[in-house]
Amino acid sequence: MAPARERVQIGANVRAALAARQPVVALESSVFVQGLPSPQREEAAREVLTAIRAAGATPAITAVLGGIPWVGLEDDQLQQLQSAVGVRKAAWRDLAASIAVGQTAATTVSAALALASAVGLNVLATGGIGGVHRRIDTASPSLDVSADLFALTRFPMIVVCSGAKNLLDLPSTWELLESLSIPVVGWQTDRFPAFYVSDAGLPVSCRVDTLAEVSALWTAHRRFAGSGLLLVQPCPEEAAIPAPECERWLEQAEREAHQSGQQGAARTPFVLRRLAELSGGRTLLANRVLLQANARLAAQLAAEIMAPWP
Ligand code: PSU
Ligand code: MN
Repeated sequence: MAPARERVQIGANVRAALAARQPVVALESSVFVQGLPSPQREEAAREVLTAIRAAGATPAITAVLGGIPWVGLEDDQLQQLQSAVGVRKAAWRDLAASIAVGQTAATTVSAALALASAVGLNVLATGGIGGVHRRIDTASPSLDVSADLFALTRFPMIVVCSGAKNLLDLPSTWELLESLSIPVVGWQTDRFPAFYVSDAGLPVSCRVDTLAEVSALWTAHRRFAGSGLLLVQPCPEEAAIPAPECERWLEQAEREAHQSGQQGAARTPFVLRRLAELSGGRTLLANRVLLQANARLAAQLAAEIMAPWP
C-alpha cells in the first residue's frame, strides 16, 4: 500500500540519528525562505546547519514539498525550497491545506512544532518567536497574535530562541505567555530578550545556568503539562542592537505596514524586510548571529536530554 500522503517523511540523516539515539535539532524553514533576503538566507541556513553539526547533533529542517510533509530536508531539497518561486509561508493551520493541494510551503515555528513533535523530536531552534503584534491606529490590544504561542501550548518541545521579535507588543506577548502557562526560561540570564535587542525590559519566569538544570526542569514540566517551553538567550553582544536605535526603524516600518495594509502572514516578513533596509543590513547580521548561537545551544541541549541517566 502506498504511504498515506500526510505521513511525515523523515530525511535519511535524521532517520539514522534517531535510530542510533543521537541528538536531533528541529528547525523551521520560513526564516530561511521568507524571513531573510537572498543571499543572507542561504548563508544563515548554512551557518545554522554547521553550528548544529559541529556540536554533534543532526539538524532537521521541516517543510512541505509538493504536498509531502518533511522533517529533515537534504541539502538539495533545501536548495529547491529556497530557489522555488511562490513558496507559501505555512503556519500550523496551513499544513493540512498545503498537503491536500500538493503545495510547497516553508514552516513557521508553529508548523515546525507540529511536524517535529509528530516524529518525536523535542528541541527546536529559531531566531525570535512570533507573538502579539503592535497596533498603531488605536490603544486597544491587537488580535493579530502569532500561532506560535498557541502551538507552544499543544506540542511538548523546547524552543531555543532569542525571546520574541522586537517588532511585537512585547508586554502583551509576555503576559500572554504567562496566561498560556508557557515557561520562559532564561539561559544564564534574568531578562526576557527581544530578538536583536538584548533586553525587552521584562523578566523571565525562571533562570537556569547549566544544561543539567534545563533537563531537570523539562522532566518536571512534562509531569504536569503537555506544553512546550521557551529557552531564551540574548543576541550575542557584538551583534545586538541598542533598543532606542531599533525602535526608530521599527516605528517607520510599522507605520508603512499599517499604511500599505499588511495583514496575516505577510506582515512579519514585510516588517523584517523594511528593518533590514532601514538599518543598512545591521538587523540581518544580528539575525544571523543569534540564529547561530541558538542553534548551537539547542544542539548541546538535545545531546544533554538524550544522555542516559547517570
Ligand atoms: N525568527 C526569525 N525570523 C523569522 C521567523 C522567526 O529569526 O522570519 C518567522 C518564524 O517562522 C515565526 C514567524 O514562526 O516568523 C512568525 O510569523 P507570524 O508573526 O506571521 O506568526
Ligand atoms: Mn499574524
